[in-house]
Amino acid sequence: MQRLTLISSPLCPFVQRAVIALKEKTEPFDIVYVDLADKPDWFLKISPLGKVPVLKVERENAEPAIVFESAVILEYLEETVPGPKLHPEDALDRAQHRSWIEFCSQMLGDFWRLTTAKSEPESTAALATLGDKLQRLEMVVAGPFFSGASFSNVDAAFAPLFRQIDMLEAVVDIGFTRRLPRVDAWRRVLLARQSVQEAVPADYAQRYLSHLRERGGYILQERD
Ligand SMILES: N[C@@H](CCC(=O)N[C@@H](CS)C(=O)NCC(=O)O)C(=O)O
Repeated sequence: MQRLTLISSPLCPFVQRAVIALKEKTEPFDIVYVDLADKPDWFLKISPLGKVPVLKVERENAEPAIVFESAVILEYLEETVPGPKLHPEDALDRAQHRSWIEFCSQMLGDFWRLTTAKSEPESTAALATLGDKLQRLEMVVAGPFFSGASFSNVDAAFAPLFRQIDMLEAVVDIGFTRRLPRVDAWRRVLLARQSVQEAVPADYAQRYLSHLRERGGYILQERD
């Protein structure tokens, strides 16, 4: 038996990966939010990189243990939590899934650069980088989920990115996936998934949009 506590921030897409995996497996867990703008000492003590997510694992007769980095947390949950398998059986398939999870992490960075870019050229460059990666995804997505009929950790990793894209598209008509039928369909399937919808606080949309505006990126200034 283990007791799991996820140290979180309400808007963080990396935390959502773990929440989605836990919900897919219907595993109970606690969640504790920290203010990343004013990180408490207890958090800095347990988070070596000063980032969320951090998973605290409490087991009988053992000191609480800490696991950090979202992709590593997903691996740990897969190995220790019962419920549906979110990683393929085959080693090569598993390795490829890990590769695409890393690809998604890079895209989250690209998306951050897009929404914080302060000038038109920077913004255009970030948009092109994201567009290229989305096109590459179009070539590998099987549908309805990333690798076919069953939901996997790759889906858990990408769903928070698609949520952010949705939020931005609610105010800016970019049509990120307009000409990418496979990614477009995949994105919709993920955002309709219960585990994905329940992975954020009820006021997420409102908070995320105001956070986006606070970033002061060119892409939103143009539309104010
Ligand atoms: N590579 C990390 C990235 C996590 C990350 O960037 N978390 C952000 C919030 S979304 C954070 O904690 N930022 C605080 C900071 O960098 O000071 C992972 O996959 O877990």
